[in-house]
Amino acid sequence: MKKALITGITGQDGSYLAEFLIQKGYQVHGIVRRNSTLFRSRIDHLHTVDESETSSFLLHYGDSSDGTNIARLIHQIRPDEIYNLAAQSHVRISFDMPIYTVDVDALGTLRLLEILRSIDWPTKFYQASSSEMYGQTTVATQNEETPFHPRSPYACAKVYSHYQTVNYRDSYDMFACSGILFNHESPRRGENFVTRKITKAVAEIKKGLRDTVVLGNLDARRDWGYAPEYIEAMWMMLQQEKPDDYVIATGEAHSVREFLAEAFGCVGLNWEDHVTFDEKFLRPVDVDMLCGDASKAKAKLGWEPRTKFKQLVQLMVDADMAALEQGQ
Ligand code: NAP
Ligand code: F7E
Repeated sequence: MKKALITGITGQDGSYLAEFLIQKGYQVHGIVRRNSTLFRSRIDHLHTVDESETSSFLLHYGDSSDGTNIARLIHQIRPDEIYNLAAQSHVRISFDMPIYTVDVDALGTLRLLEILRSIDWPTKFYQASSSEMYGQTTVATQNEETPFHPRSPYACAKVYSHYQTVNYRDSYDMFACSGILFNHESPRRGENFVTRKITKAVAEIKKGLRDTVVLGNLDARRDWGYAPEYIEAMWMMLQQEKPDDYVIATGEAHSVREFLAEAFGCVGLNWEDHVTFDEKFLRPVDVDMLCGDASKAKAKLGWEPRTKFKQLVQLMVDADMAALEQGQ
């Protein structure tokens, strides 16, 4: 039985990746932070009563800021694959908490890479890099060769982790891959990211529970894909003969305004009647436009996005409507 270790298993991507790897026959180990509640909504359904060494799903307490604890876990588990998904992943909040964001998102990766340098069995490493690294790019569609121009503490930290991943691969012959993933969404997306904030509000407005949603910059354009397809690409990268870096994206960009029109349209409402503005949702600087070119992933991994923009918006609105109907 292959063993995978996922940092960030309680997050959107971690939860889908855990499901996917269990289905593939892996034993999945996840690192979770100590919290005052044991409620972990995205992975609670994966828990089994079996907490023995042969269980397919095992959780361990840890934190990316604590290298000693992570080292102990890695030596204890001896994973075949490590997916480093843990991060303070909210771009605007990274302006409020830059030091913490860099500690977790940049040094957290370096701590892991340093541990992997010293172990005596072969392990493959996946780093969750981000399209935010391109930032204020002047290139229309971004690929693996496009220069980075990060525009937030989050993006700077991700650039650091990307280059350290490449540097450790080159320096120590490690199987380390950096997946440069463009925005990917789902019904499990955190409620303070713009897509989920909108689809949840659409459902609540349609049900008469509220009348407005307050947003910031509506002009930003993003390349939005469907998260369950993106985690498949992470796994595919680690199954190749050689480690490499890949852009994962749909190749289509839409503005927040377009997302609003589509989402409100799903329930027969006009977004302009329900959206107000508050500057507190603006960032000191924003990223205007991101649109990815995933042709390398298509050619080498055989990966292609299947869910298009309209389907993505519809499935997120449907899920938020259904959750309300079930009283969640
Ligand atoms: P997410 O939903 O915000 O999940 C982040 C995960 O990291 C959660 O499990 C969180 O745990 C954990 N975490 C945060 N700080 C930690 C710490 N100090 N120690 C250990 N774990 C910690 O993010 P996501 O959307 O799934 O994204 C997964 C990864 O891909 C992140 O690294 C993100 O930056 C990157 N990424 C995401 C996208 C995207 O569009 N979704 C695109 C490119 C890259 P708690 O549940 O305890 O908070
Ligand atoms: O913002 C604008 C906001 O927070 C998208 C993370 O997963 O993807 C994500 O980062 C756009 C920005 O995602 C609101 O200004 C307007 O221009 O949903 P977001 P993000 O910043 O693109 C990348 C690839 C990651 O790696 C990150 O981890 O929407 N916007 N009004 C708003 N954004 C939010 N959050 N809230 C608003 O009210």
